[in-house]
Amino acid sequence: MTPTTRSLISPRELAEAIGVSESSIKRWADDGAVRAVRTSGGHRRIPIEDAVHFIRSSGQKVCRPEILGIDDAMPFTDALPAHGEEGDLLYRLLVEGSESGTRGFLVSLFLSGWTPAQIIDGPLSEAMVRVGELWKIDPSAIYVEHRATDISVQALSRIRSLIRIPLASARRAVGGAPSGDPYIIPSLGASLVLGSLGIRATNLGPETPVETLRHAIAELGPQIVWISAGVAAEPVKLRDEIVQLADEAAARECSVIVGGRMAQMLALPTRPNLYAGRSMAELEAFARGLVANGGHRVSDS
Ligand code: B12
Repeated sequence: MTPTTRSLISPRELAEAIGVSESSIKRWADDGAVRAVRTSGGHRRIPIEDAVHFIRSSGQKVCRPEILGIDDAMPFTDALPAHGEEGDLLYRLLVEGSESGTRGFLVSLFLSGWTPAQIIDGPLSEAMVRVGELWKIDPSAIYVEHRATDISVQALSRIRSLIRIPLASARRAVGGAPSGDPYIIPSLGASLVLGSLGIRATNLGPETPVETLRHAIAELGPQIVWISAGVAAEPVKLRDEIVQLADEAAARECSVIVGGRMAQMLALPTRPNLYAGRSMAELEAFARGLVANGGHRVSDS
């Protein structure tokens, strides 16, 4: 089995990946700092997601990412850009069309402790804003926008594959972008942010009518619904639909958070379970608050 296809590693492999002794890893596993399972022969094995969780939470540096099956991150082991220059590097990787470079770079940021919200609000947004200016200079460069979106989706999905799978009993969230909104990254990003908090997040993606969210609420019973509104052809209609959705969701102890470039334009009215956020950091804070308060959002007052 090659390192890229397996999901369990031995204490020795984790030790080599982060440059510590095997006995340290075994001790941390026995202390519970690293979650490990036992084989039928009694040997400790560490799921990759748990190895990644340990690396991020303990601030360990990965010196051999290929052992974790994250070969794309190898060029960035000792070569992360200076703080503040991440967006610039990402922009160059996206414009070049570098899939492995983008994946490796964003996964390296994640391994080094960046949260998905920090990655999306920071370098990814910064780079995409610049990508969005290219068509004004050269309309034929519109393909670069499409390609940059696909490459970003691949990188965010890779990060998601390194996050612990939430328990079946975990809180649930569901969301998407409304009808007429083609934007893939924001809603995918929201699901990644929520997934990184241990929430079972179901991303319905772009072009999701509010009516479809209503069905999903009934079927899945989420505590959180997110709506990423990047485009709103009929803002008043969308606002009314969202308010109605929030009112129905309230009866199910479910809160609705709306974000995206158009969110502020919707001028949402005040409801106890309806919230407008500007960033993934705000989504993260909102979800943390909700989880900490047993599913009910603490009022802003
Ligand atoms: C990629 C892209 C496209 C792709 C989309 C591919 C796809 N399927 O996803 C394509 C090529 C299809 C496209 C089409 C168009 N696009 Co376009 N596009 C972009 C681009 C470059 C990136 C968008 C993106 O994914 N951003 C990444 C995400 C993470 O960022 P975000 O949406 O800003 O989200 C942040 C916050 O809003 C918030 N957030 C988002 N969702 C949520 C949800 C919750 C719950 C919370 C709390 C927060 C939150 O957090 C995020 C991170 O901070 C932007 C540039 C830009 N400045 O945004 C232009 C941009 C949005 N597009 C623009 C335009 C004009 C168009 C087109 C009209 C023409 C064109 N340029 O091709 C069409 C119209 C499409 C339509 N049907 O309406 C303009 C919009 C200008 C305006 N004033 O509205 C922009 C700003 C580019 C520009 N500078 O001109 N586009």
